Amino acid sequence: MYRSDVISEESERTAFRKAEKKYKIYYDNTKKKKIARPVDLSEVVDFKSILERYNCNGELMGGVSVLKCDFDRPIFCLESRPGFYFIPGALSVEEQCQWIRESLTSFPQPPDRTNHNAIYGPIENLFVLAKEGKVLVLEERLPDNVGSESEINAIQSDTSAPKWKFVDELGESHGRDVSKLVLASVLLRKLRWSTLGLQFDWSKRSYNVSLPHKKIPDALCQLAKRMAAPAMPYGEEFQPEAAIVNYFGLGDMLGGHLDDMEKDWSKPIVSMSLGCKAIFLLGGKSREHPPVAMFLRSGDVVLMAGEARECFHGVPRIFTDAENAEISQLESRFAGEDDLPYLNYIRTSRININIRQVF
Ligand SMILES: O=C(O)CCC(=O)C(=O)O
Repeated sequence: MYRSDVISEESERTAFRKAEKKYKIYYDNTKKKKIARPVDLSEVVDFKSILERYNCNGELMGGVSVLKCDFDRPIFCLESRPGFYFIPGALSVEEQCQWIRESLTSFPQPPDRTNHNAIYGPIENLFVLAKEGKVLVLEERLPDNVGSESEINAIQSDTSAPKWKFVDELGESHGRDVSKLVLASVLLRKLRWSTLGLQFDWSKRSYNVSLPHKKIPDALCQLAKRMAAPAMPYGEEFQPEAAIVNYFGLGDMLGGHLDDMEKDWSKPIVSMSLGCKAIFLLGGKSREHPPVAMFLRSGDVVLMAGEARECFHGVPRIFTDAENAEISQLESRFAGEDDLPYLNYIRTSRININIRQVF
């Protein structure tokens, strides 16, 4: 599910890994700057142009069909991957802006956890602190009798109390050991995930129902229910119980993995893309199966249910350059002064919110 997937020598040679290497960003260093090496995108399925052609003359490319249902826009299926559904442009620009704001402000709030918990403890209002140029300072000294790495790790992963505090600006932290200072803006850039609803324990790869958490916000539940409906078993309603928010910056990728920790795979995972365009790889039941590559743009929604739940998938690439990111609609909507911090973030980032029924 997350980047911790160990890539063994054997898996380095699989069809999935080869595709990841094909699309991953590599740089050529010129004297002046790093330039992203061009990549052949001719085999990447583009559901935006598939939709445009379909709306224009009802034509579809081979291997793609439209789900017969009463959803308010076309839902595309891949004949080679039953249970996989792609809804291009499912979210309006307003909805995209709303979920970008929430993903940066209310979602990474304690008691819900983020990747920063293990080192820094819970951090309140990271986005605001970053905006205000705050600096995080290590307050608490580790007890003198703590020596071994495992003891230090145990103390640092005790998320019950913050061991760091934010001071106003670099001036206030003058004279301190710089190894114990971190800019909030750096932590925001390094935010990789936050979990909503039932909390996922990455080290055990399971849901830890005893961890404190907030309920998934009602508006997100309603949206997920509406999006999930076309992929639900007849007569059942999707029950959103957990969500993972993935944050991607330049060069970040999400290695091939399976989402297999939920009990009932007949229920879809609802996966929403926000911000910069990405390449999504949808493989088969083994890593040897050559994956289908497709673009994911801001506002696209993907559903994975049934057999598709058994398919390896990942995100080898996001496009953060102005030409390829395709976020012009967000740029015009985040036009006010108050929205500038969101715009600055999303110009070079992608956010994915995936919502799950666990039981
Ligand atoms: O970022 C995406 O679109 C996919 C996310 C995903 O596969 C996951 O979190 O399990």
